[in-house]
Amino acid sequence: MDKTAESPRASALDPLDLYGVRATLADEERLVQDSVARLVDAEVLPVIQRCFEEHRFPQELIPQLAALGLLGSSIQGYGCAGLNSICYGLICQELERGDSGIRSFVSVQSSLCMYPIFSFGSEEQRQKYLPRMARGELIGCFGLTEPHGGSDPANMKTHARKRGRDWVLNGAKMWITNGAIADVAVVWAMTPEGIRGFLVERGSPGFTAPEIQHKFSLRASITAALYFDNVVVPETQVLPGVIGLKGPLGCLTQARYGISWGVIGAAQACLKQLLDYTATRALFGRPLAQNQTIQVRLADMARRITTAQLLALQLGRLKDAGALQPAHVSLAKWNNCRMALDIARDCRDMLGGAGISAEYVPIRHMLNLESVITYEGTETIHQLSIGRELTGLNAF
Ligand code: TGC
Ligand code: FAD
Repeated sequence: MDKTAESPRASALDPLDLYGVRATLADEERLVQDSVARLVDAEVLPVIQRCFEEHRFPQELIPQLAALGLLGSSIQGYGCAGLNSICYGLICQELERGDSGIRSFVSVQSSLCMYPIFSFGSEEQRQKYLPRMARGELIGCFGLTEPHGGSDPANMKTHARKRGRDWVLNGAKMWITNGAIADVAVVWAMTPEGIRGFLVERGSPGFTAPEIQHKFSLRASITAALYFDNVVVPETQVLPGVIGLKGPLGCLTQARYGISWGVIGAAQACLKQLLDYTATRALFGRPLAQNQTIQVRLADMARRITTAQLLALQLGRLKDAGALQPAHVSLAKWNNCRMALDIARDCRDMLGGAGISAEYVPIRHMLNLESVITYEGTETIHQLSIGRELTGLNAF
């Protein structure tokens, strides 16, 4: 029998959800996923390629993200949606299907700014910031990384000293998402008591936040440096609820959780485009998809996306059960970012020359994922964290 160029048989399975994860979701979870998916299809996908090319964050989308309840979505009260962790994961997944920069914006606002204000802030601080942040009227950023080395935040040079009833802040932060547009920066600084969190408002004398230019990654996201030159911060702007590195690391656990889901969306977007492309591009008298090595590569992508989905789902169940440990999150962040980056790179290759064009999504996702695998703890940092958990020995 001639096996060349045969018509494809329809599959009963969803190629982007082979194990039917969606079918296991609660109605509310599916509803949240669908409404974010609609927003991404209608508002993000039509503009994102151009934003990436122009190195521009589509700030005009903020009101729509807020209107859907996507800012601080896990927080109860203060005008926030109070959704469960699976919903937060699905929000990140759908947003990152559009672009990692949009998911980054929501991660930083929700997990790195609203979460610490909610968890470690005074009631006055919560009332002052959270409702307006949920409505997208105030934008936040999170300053932990410093120019001399982000992987080891315990070696923090930015410091604050008490002067009367105020604090005086000096130092620098580097690679700060949303930094140049933020109304309030959650800044971690060394004090005589240990590392503390400071809420520094835009326009404070001595505080500047220049945008970092020339990025080849996350071009549809704003990244800035933060400089503090004798910035006076009133005691009322210090987070009273935490002292020590466990404050910022606790925030990172929330954001890394969201990233573990988010990158699945980026990988799905790449695989979806490749399934279409390889089905219609004919070489040597048959569709590209009818070659064994192409099918092996596509199957491997589906295998890796499926394992990442199941991992993220269990991570969410652990989180909602209050059983989440930092090592669980490190494993998922490492596995899922590596999965997504490898898939984006392989999809880029299978597109041939077209793969270098921004008119196809893999190269944009690939370039973005180079940041995603680096920020919130590099791959090595997460591997060493798991190694420490397994052996009880600290190799940092
Ligand atoms: P270590 O001794 O392990 O811990 C110090 C204290 O913190 C506690 N802790 C955690 N708490 C909550 N969640 C976690 N994940 C935690 N990990 C540790 C720990 O129990 C301890 O508490 P206590 O009470 O005993 O004091 O600290 P270490 O100095 O050995 O560092 C460990 C290491 C290397 C894992 C940590 O420094 C690290 O994670 N480094 C990577 C830094 C990082 O991820 N930076 C990210 C910056 S923010 C960012 O990238 C945002 S991008 C956002 C976007 O655009 O989406
Ligand atoms: P370094 O810490 O200097 O690491 C350099 C290399 O050394 C890495 O490969 C690392 O894995 C390796 N390494 C480090 N330690 C070890 C070791 N013990 N053994 C072996 N190898 C090791 N930070 C914020 O605080 N807020 C933000 O909003 C934010 N947004 C970001 C947005 C973007 C686009 C990017 C790129 C970064 C962002 N970051 C942010 C910073 C990010 O978290 C850091 O880049 C990251 O933590 C790594 O720090 P570093 O760049 O200083 O690299």
